Amino acid sequence: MRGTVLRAQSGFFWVQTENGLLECRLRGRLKKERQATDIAVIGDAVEVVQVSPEQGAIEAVLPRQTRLARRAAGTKGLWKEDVLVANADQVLLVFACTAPDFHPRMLDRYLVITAFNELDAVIIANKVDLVDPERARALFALYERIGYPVLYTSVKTGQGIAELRDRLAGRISVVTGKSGVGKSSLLNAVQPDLGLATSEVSSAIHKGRHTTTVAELIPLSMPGGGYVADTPGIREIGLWRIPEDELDWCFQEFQPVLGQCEFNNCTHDHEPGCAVHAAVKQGIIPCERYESYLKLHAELASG
Ligand SMILES: Nc1nc2c(ncn2[C@@H]2O[C@H](COP(=O)(O)OP(=O)(O)O)[C@@H](O)[C@H]2O)c(=O)[nH]1
Ligand SMILES: [Mg+2]
Ligand SMILES: [Zn+2]
Repeated sequence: MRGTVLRAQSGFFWVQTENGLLECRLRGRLKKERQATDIAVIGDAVEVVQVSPEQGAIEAVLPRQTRLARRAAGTKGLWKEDVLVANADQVLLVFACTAPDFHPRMLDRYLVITAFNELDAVIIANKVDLVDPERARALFALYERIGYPVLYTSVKTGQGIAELRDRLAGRISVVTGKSGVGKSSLLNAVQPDLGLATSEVSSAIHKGRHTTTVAELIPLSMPGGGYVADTPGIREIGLWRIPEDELDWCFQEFQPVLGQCEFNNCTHDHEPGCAVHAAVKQGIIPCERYESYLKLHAELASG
């Protein structure tokens, strides 16, 4: 039987199958191959054999279509890849137009991570009800210009919620963004029976608890289905390590001019004959994004 891993914890995997949710362990043969935590992660498509009404065994993990991974230094100077979600179709980057303030540098960071993982990014500009429509547009116009989809939403007025629902239908989506921007409220608006706790209710009770929360995929009951990943690990996104010479490619509007610099190891910082710098001067690449690139590059280069 085919299934999808919704949750993984301490060697147990909760797998959604046509016969319902099964609590599974890995077959011995699979376990020997690598560490259990690497073999199956949320989002993985697996082959399971049912052993009782509520239990099964994972026989095989199918090849991953995509992966959202964190790279960490491993042994002997090698990179170790820590996959957080398999088979995600897109990452929703949720920001508020205000309360909390919008920080474009943070958005640039997220966009680098999604590009590096070769995942589609969708920007959600939430709480549009709190600002002038023109102000909201002005905050995110740059990102629309460089080709990212931006969805303007409000949980208060319902603006953009139907569109968000369409975006989620039939896909595996990772939802991320800092606390308070409205992620839980948006998902509750899309599907009221989720009943996710929102800040007023949760912050006092669950303070500091998010670090121990188990990552999981939440099934959506809308036509077409779909899943959203609630992954606490995404919070540490800023710490992800990306090779410094691959950073330029992660700024998607730089891509058309890459390879045209005078030096093929150009860092696009101070070198003469830099095509990226020239594109910035001509207004083809926005200066804000170029500044973000320089900051992140310096950060990666220093350590
Ligand atoms: N005015 C307004 N407030 C919102 C909106 N979305 C969420 N909020 C409020 O913002 C706060 C944080 O929302 P929550 O969903 O818990 O954010 P999360 O931490 O990202 O999951 C709550 O007080 C929500 O009621 C919105 O579109 N407009
Ligand atoms: Mg929340
Ligand atoms: Zn250059």
